[in-house]
Amino acid sequence: MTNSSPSFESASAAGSAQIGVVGLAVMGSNIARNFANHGHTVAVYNRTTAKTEAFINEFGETANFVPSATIEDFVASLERPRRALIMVAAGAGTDAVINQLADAMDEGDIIIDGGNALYTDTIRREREMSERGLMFVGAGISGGEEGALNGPAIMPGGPKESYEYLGPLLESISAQVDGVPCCTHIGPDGAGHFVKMVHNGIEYADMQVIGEAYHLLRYSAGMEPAEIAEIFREWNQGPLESYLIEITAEVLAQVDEETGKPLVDIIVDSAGQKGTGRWTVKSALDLGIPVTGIGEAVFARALSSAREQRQAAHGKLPSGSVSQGIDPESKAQFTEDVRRALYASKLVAYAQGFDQILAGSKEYNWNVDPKDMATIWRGGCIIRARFLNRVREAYEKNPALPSLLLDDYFNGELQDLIDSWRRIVVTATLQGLPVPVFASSLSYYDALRAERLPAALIQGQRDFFGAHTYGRIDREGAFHTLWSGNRNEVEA
Ligand code: NBP
Repeated sequence: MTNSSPSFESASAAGSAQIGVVGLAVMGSNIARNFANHGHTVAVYNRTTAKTEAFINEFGETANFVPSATIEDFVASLERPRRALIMVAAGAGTDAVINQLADAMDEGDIIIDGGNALYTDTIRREREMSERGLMFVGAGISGGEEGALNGPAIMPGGPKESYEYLGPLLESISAQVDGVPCCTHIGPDGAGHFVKMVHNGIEYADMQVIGEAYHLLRYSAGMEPAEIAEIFREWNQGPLESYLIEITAEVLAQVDEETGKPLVDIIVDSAGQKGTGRWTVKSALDLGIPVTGIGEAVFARALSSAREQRQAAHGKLPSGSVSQGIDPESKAQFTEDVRRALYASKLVAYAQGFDQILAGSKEYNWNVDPKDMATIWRGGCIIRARFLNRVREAYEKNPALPSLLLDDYFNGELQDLIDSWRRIVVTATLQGLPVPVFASSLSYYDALRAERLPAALIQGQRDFFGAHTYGRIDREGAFHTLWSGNRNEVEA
């Protein structure tokens, strides 16, 4: 198809579209339809024109779309200031589209990247575009294909001024919770993509703790997937209520048509990853923020995918004298303990994720408001959960909260959770069942509340082999012990 197609020509001459979408794969098509369903006229363009044609053939009758076969026609079809949302595979494709758009656009126009870009790329792109007089907005979009169509959570960064032109449009298509849109301006340049990255990292941890809970109910309590599905349905009535708990029940209840077995037993136990979890951990390492829950979740996926290594180890590495599964009469207590361990570990993962957002915000001067993040994650996105209302309240009450765990409400919850959490980590360890996030989160928690840490000894070791010096608890200054000499202490 060429742009001589009658519907392409007449419409693109009009310059009438409030927003344009570049990239009509699953996310772009659904977002374009979402805009159109909210009464906006939407310009659409895809590198391979056949895809634009297929899109118009399928949805052209139902709403106001303005298709183009060239990027120049696409840009010409937009109202000023022009707003073009890029929904293509992150990386080189995004840079190619940005440059094509920038060549065809005029000063004051807005390019929005809705893909999963690395926030440092977004910072670079924003700088390059602002030098060309254009506004560039990196917008994190969460909710998968269903969210894109029916209301995602949207995390736009970029210049504040851009939100004047974009806010009403984006808020109209985002999810809404209690009448509040799940979209807000996050902060300058890469802030939106950074926050979306950490959101995805938290998602990794949230999924892993659910996985660990399932694993214990299955292999310690000996329950069948259908029974566990019911337990997750029950848990979804309480403080754990969330999209991820809800879909976990659905997955566990699913029976494989071919074999009649639970589908979860047929699925290969190697979890994939596209990179945002890994990016979160890399960034946390640079910022010096211990996101242990997210880190363990990313590593757990990596280990699950090391199938050959796991096969070599299975049956070969000694288990030691592990205890058997729990007694049938303790099943109810055990199940409740698992629920509490899941809840506590999830709390830690969120606390750590928010620490990272605040550290990133400080490092890059973004001024991100943590309360707003909790607000916009309540709907549309994969980690949407009842519990985010409490997170929002916590940061509303005290924007300078040193850790989410120190909020009065969560502190109170932890009083109720802690004993179960300890019991579960001990039980899992004694039975030889892996619970990397449950266990590391508990260690993080104990380290956070400890009066003294073994770091004092580490400072001593560092001073011994590298003269790195240490501080003293009783006076200011840096000190060094003459380890290979008379072992006197000198002030450095
Ligand atoms: P894909 O990530 O599969 O990308 C396919 C689209 O990119 C097609 O429209 C393709 O055009 C276009 N494209 C590529 Br590839 N290289 C291009 C280039 N050099 N120039 C122009 N167009 C190019 O699409 P998706 O799954 O819809 O995701 C879009 C974005 O949204 C990604 O960044 C993704 O990470 C992000 N995201 C996805 C989800 C999800 O659940 N899938 C959720 C949240 C965010 P073609 O048709 O000509 O090949």
